[in-house]
Amino acid sequence: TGCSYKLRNVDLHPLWKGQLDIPGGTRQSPIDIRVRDSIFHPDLAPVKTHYDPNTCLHIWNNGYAFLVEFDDCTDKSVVSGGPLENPYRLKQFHFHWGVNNDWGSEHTVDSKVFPAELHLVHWNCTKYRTFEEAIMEENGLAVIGIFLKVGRHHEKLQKLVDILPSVRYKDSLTEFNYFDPSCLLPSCSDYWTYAGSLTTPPLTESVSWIIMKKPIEVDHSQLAVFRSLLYSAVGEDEKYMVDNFRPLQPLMNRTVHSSFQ
Ligand code: SG4
Ligand code: ZN
Repeated sequence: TGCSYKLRNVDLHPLWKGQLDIPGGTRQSPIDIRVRDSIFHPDLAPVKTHYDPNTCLHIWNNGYAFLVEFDDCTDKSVVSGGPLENPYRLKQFHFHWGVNNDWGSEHTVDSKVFPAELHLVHWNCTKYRTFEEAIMEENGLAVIGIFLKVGRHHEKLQKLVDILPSVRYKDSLTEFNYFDPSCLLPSCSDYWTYAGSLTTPPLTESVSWIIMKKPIEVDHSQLAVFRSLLYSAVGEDEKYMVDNFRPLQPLMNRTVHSSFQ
């Protein structure tokens, strides 16, 4: 119908015009985590992040989110433990958020949606030579997902919020140094883990997801600055960067494991 044509082709963010699905995909992300169906895995080690704030390079608006990117030429910023067989290097982090506080996260917990979700993206530097190679391969990536809820002001996040106006437009890039993203982790180390995919094209099924149980708190004004960014480049019609999340995908034949009882 004209309506579905419009939904699929006109109102779609350009990022999604190439590929909406992986034909035959069996481990797509995000998912709804059903707490009672997740299985406690007593052998799951704690997840250990070790980040060197000197590896933080810059922040840029790629037209879908803002990314804080890290120097991944060495093992200075890595995650290990949990479901991971070896250390994975930090490449970048970014967020997904909604136009308001009623939605915005990609994952949900017993259908509960959060206003935003942080993703710390790492790649397997033991098995692969580059991030680009790891994206396409089994056990290539490990993404830590952290829910944001509205509450108290987050002082450490504010350093990032303060720089956001400088990357308002698509393709803008600003130096952003000396930031240790472990300050954005919740104090509770409990997590769920499952095998999934990237949540944007190429949607490759290369991601070990680690979803922290406890959200972090940020205040409304901090999220308001996220929502003031634009999908559009300088000179284009202004389109606000909001609702940059993928809809839930079927669990299919997968088990979500928990690190806690
Ligand atoms: C966001 O669109 C980032 O901007 C992308 O970063 C990222 O792609 C994509 O999300 C998917 O990542 O953790 N949500 S996710 O599955 O990290 C990659 C870039 O395009 C490959 C650089
Ligand atoms: Zn993401």
